Amino acid sequence: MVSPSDGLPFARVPRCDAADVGRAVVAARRAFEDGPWARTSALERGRILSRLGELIRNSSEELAEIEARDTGKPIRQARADIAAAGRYFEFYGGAADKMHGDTIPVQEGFLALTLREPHGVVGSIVPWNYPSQIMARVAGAALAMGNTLVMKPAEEACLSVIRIAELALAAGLPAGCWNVVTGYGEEAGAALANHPGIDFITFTGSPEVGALIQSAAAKNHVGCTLELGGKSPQILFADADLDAALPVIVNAVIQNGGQTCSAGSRLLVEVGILPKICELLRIRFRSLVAGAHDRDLDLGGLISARQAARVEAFVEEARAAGIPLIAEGSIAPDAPDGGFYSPARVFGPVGPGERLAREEVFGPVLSVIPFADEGEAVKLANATDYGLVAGVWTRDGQKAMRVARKVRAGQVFVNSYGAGGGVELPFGGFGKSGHGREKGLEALREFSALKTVIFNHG
Ligand code: TXE
Repeated sequence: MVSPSDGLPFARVPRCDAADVGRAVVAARRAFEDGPWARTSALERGRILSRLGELIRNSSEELAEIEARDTGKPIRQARADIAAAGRYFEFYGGAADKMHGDTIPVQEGFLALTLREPHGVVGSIVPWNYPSQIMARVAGAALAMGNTLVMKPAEEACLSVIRIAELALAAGLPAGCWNVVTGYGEEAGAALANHPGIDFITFTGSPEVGALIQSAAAKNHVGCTLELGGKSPQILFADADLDAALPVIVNAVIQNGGQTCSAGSRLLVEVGILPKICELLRIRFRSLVAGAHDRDLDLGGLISARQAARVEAFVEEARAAGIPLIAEGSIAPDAPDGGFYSPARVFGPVGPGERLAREEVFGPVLSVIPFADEGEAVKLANATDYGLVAGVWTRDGQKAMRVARKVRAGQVFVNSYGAGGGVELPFGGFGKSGHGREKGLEALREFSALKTVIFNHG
């Protein structure tokens, strides 16, 4: 593993291949069919998950340090991620015994009811941007419903996943229920996605790989959920509380260096306040500093040299196209050589047809796009192939609700922006952002199958 803060290797993990994945699937199958997990009461499953949440909380500083070093994110962001990971296990621990079916009125003499049953072996492919959070939201929900798991974390950042899966054993999760296979996407990831022994697959990552995962799921006739990123708009009306809005809007695009699926990377601004907003953004972006994870600055290093190069290519293309650069942040003078740093930047006005306005940069780059009225704001907000999250900023409640209803996004925040929202909130997208919902109670529905039982008692 290479630290994004200095580009130096600091840990080694196994490069698992298809045979290792096969062994993990067999272990998960055995744990599902023969082990106690699927037959453990929901109450007891919940207790074990809640205990894991507590163990994560008790080890939070150690885990945050692992996460910060592995991903390059500033340590306070890693602490927040670990706190959220613990909270996922608590949430799903508490919810495990509250998912129940229905009784359905049918003809006299019959009783019909529904049962929520586990899929069986769930495959999970996790990206590098929020390893601990994404791992926890999948494992918490899938295990709560009685599934067993084979999880492939990203080759760029997987250490917190390994450590937390170890803690799961200490919390009382039976061996074989949660298997972690480290390695490369084309090797271990593809072997997992295509394995005929899995019953469901969940993936968070790029749209390109998401399409491969969906094809593999179709070939094996199993369900899948895909969370594939976004180009999320923040719609700022002239009547908004700008003092409250600006810090949130800036944070939503620089958090985790912009490597966030729900980053608010497009700022749609009502044209009357455009000069004022550009000036405020200029001041704020100039003050943003990137540096090593343990310096705890505004931004850390990006995950890899490849990702930093990808972001710089977007920036160069925007400059070459003549899109005005409103402001640029800086890299701390003491940032180690060899780290993968990319300063925060804000461009604008950006034409709605530009790549910068349509494609996911996955870096700390904000595009400012002016709009004339509510109708145009909605049109511009929906002018991407993605549809993950949106923010609406206005003091007019009716306008906020109208816009929230018309924007094509899986989550819409009004006068706030939670970049993915809380643990309790269903999360997922439309279009190129993927399908299916994770987080909240909705995830328990995704990670279970509904069985209908019809009983003739007449
Ligand atoms: O993603 P990949 P990358 C977006 C973001 C980013 C771009 C590329 O725009 O710039 O994707 O990032 C595994 N079969 N997001 O290349 O390749 C891989 O090992 C099975 C959005 O890192 O999709 C890792 O575990 N698995 C995003 C995971 O897929 C494969 C998070 C993600 O890697 C595979 C990350 C294959 N053939 C990137 N190839 C979000 N939605 O939050 C790779 N993988």
